[in-house]
Amino acid sequence: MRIAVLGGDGYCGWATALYLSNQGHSVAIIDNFIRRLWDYELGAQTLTPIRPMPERLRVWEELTGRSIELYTGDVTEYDFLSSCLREFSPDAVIHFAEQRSAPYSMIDRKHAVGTQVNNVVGTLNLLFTLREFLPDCHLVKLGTMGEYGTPNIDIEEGYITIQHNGRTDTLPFPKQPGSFYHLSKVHDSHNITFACKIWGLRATDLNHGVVYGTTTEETAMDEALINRFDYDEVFGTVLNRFCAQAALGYPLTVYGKGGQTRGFLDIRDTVRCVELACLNPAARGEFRVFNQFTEQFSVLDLAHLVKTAGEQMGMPVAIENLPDPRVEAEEHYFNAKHSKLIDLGLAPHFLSESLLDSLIEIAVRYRDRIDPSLFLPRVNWRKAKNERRMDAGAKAVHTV
Ligand code: NAD
Ligand code: USQ
Repeated sequence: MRIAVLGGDGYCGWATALYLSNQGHSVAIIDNFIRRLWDYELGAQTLTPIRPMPERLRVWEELTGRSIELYTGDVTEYDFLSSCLREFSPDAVIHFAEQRSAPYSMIDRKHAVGTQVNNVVGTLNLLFTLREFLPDCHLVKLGTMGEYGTPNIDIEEGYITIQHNGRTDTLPFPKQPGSFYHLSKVHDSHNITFACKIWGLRATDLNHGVVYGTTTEETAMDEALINRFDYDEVFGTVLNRFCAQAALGYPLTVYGKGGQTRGFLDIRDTVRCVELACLNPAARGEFRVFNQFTEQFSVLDLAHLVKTAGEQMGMPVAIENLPDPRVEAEEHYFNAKHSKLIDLGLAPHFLSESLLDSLIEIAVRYRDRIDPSLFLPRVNWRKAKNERRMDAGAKAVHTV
């Protein structure tokens, strides 16, 4: 297939672009590298030393003989986006190119507005491009399990059948997102639903859980292909953060009671799920929703798993319960359905001791690059304006 990967320089997008290229698909990456700028703004850097995109692509081509096309630009600019998609003419577009951190979106007004403009406008531009030039192209959009929040009932895959006053209908599952970032994904979902209905576009919303891991078969081929591994309080996801903290002998930062339960998946399953969605497209006019995670854990479960793994590797690991900087349920019911990707053939990688060992080993290998001042949470949901690290003279880089 011809597949465009929007956000292909990012954590999920880079691993996905290489995987799809290795499977023999023709791949194009579209990215404006804004994420590298946001790291600079925050005074943070990935634990792993990621290389500039031209070097990444050159090494990939030298190793495999496969080339990946690169379009550098901003998906919120319609003329740029539509012209490169017209030129590449994909069968499927995978849309990862959004601001994806909940804490980043909660820093202050500017970051909340910037997140929603970036995400909602990019997706709208993509919908209009598909309508205008590529009406048969399948949109595979990265949503998030966090769109649902934590209701006290089972979470369905996108839709729920409700009986009310003697009548029955199947309706979108209620959304209770927990940050301005998660809200941007809900707005996207509504816009895509509407576009599929009125224009007959085909789309799949992948409600992705929290991703962990960094290595895939492809990124392991050469040091120059290494994927990012964020551990800072803004972009680091919880399990990756705990592994970096364990590697440095720093207490694991469990927010609140740690009963927050989420769906998780290995990055090797992210790339496979996305390919399965592409290979099995939605019908014209259909807006499909898949819940994309393989296991659920509470934050405290994860902390104990990392503690055990670290101690077996000879590293003492403490767990610290910090006041929760977020407004979220610290103990709650959570049971989300996630069978549609399994039905399409996903064979999940479950979180195992060996994987945890290898994640901690990666953190130990790059330990010298860890800045422990990035571990403690600074962004607090209750404040309208949060203080930020402003290292390296970075000024306001995200203009709204
Ligand atoms: P990331 O920040 O590592 O990558 C996002 C990429 O998109 C970056 O390379 C960035 O430069 C690019 N980008 C952002 N805005 C852009 C724009 N306007 N124009 C062009 N490029 C732009 O994020 P990630 O972890 O790879 O996440 C990718 C997607 O998957 C996001 O939509 C995110 O919401 C979703 N997701 C991620 C996770 C996770 O745990 N990482 C979980 C659920 C869903
Ligand atoms: N948490 C801690 N300690 C930490 C970091 C996080 O206890 O040091 C807790 C958070 O309070 C939260 C949970 O761990 O309850 C998950 O936090 P996270 O930062 O790992 O993940 P989240 O903010 O939910 O966002 C990540 C991605 C986002 C994606 C989402 C999937 O950054 O792009 O949409 O996971 S989901 O959580 O299913 O919505």
